[in-house]
Amino acid sequence: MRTQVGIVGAGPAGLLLAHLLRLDGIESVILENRSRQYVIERVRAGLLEQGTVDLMTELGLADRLHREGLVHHGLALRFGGKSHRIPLTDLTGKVVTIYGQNEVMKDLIDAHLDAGGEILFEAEAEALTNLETTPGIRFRRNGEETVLACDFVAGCDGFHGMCRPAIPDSALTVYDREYPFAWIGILSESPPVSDELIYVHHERGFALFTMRSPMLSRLYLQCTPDDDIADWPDARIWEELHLRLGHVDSELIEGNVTQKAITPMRSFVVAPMRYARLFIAGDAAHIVPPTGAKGLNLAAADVRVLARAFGEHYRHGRSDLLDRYSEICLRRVWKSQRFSWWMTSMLHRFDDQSRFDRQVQLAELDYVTGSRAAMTALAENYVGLPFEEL
Ligand code: FAS
Ligand code: PHB
Repeated sequence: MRTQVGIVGAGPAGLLLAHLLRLDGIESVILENRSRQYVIERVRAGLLEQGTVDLMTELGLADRLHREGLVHHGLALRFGGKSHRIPLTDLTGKVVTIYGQNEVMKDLIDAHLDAGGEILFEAEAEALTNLETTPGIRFRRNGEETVLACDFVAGCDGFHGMCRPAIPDSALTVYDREYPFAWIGILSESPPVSDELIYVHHERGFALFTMRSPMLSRLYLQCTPDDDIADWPDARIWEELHLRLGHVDSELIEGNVTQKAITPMRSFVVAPMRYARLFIAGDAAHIVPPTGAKGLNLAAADVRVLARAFGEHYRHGRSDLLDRYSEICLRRVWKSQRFSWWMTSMLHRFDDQSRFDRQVQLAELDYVTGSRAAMTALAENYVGLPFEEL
C-alpha cells in the first residue's frame, strides 16, 4: 500500500489531520487498531475551546455540534461552601462548548468516509521502518501483515501508542509529573445540577459537575491513584458527590450510572515532536491533567499546524514549517501544561498538604474570584489562547 501521509490512530488528532489534508488535496490513510464502534463509544473529553469549534466549522464538520452542543458563557469555582461565577464571555468575548468527544469522533469518521477518506479499523500498527528516508508502517489486520509506504508518518496514536516509543530515547527529552490522585468519572442519566460547570475545592477532595446534555450528567470525583473502581459502588459515589457539592440552590438528582472509570492524572511532554519523517501529535506527545479541559483541544491545535506544514511541503516544496512544527506546538503545549497544572494544584487535596498550604489554596481561590485581572487570566486560558499566526 502507498500514500502520502500515513496516520496512526483515529482519535481527534488523526481524524482532524486527515480532514485537513483531504481538503488540501493531500492523500492519507488512517490505521486504527480498535473497531469503529469502540472508537465512537469511548467516553473521554467533553469541553471544546472556541478555536476547536471554529476549526471544525471551517472544515464543515460542525453542523451537529452547533445543533446539539451546549454553549457556555461561564463556569463556577466553589470553595468554602460558596460558588463564585467566572463570566468567561464577558471577560474574553469567547465561549466554550460542551459536546462529547465520542460525538466529535462520530461526526469526523462519518464525514471522512462519506467524502471517500480511507480509515482502516482493527488495523494495529506494529513497527515503523526507514523513518529517515522512505517511511513504512507495518501493520496487522485480519491476521495479515502489510506495509503502508508513505512520505511521512503522523503519530496520532495516543499516550500508549507505538509511534513515540519508535523514536530513539537519545533523540527525545521527557518532562513528566504524576499527581498523587486520580479522577473517578461517571455518566449519569440525570439532569445536570447547574447549566454551567462547577469546579469544587473541598476538604474531602476535588469534584467536578459537568454534563453531556440536558438529561445526561458527567460527574468527577478526586480519588487515590490506586483506588479500585470495585470499591466505589454508585451509592458511595453519590454520597461523596453530595458531600463535596454541599448545599446549592438546585438539587443534585441521582440517575442511572451508565459509565464509570478511573482516569490517572499526569502532566507529560516529549520534545521534539518530530523525528526525521515521523511527526507526533496530541496525546502521543503530551498529556495534561483534565482539570483544564485541554487534552482534545491541544490535539486539534497540533494538527492544525501539521496540516499547514504538509500543505506548504506538497504545494511549494517548502520545509520551513515542517522544521518549525515542534517549536510552534510546544509553545502552546507548555502554556496549556502550566494552566492545567495550576488549576489542578489550586483545586485538589494533597495528602501531604500542611494547614499552611491549604490556606494558600483558599487564598488563591479567593484572589482569583475577587480580582478581575486574575479572573481574566483564568478565563482567557480556559476558552483557549489564540492560535499562533503561521
Ligand atoms: P487518542 O488517544 O484519543 O487517540 C489515539 C488513537 O490511536 C486511539 O483511537 C487508539 O485506539 C489508536 N491507537 C493506539 N495505538 C495504536 C496502534 N498501535 N495502531 C493503530 N491505532 C492505535 N480530556 C479532556 O479535556 N477532558 C476529559 O474529561 C478527558 N477525559 C479523558 C479520559 C481518558 C480515559 C483519557 C485517556 C483521556 C481523557 N482526556 C480528556 C484527554 C483526551 O481527550 C485526549 O487528550 C484526546 O483523546 C487526545 O486525542 P489523540 O491525541 O487523538 O489520542
Ligand atoms: C467534561 O465535560 O468531561 C470535562 C469538562 C471540563 C473538564 C474536564 C472534563 O475540565
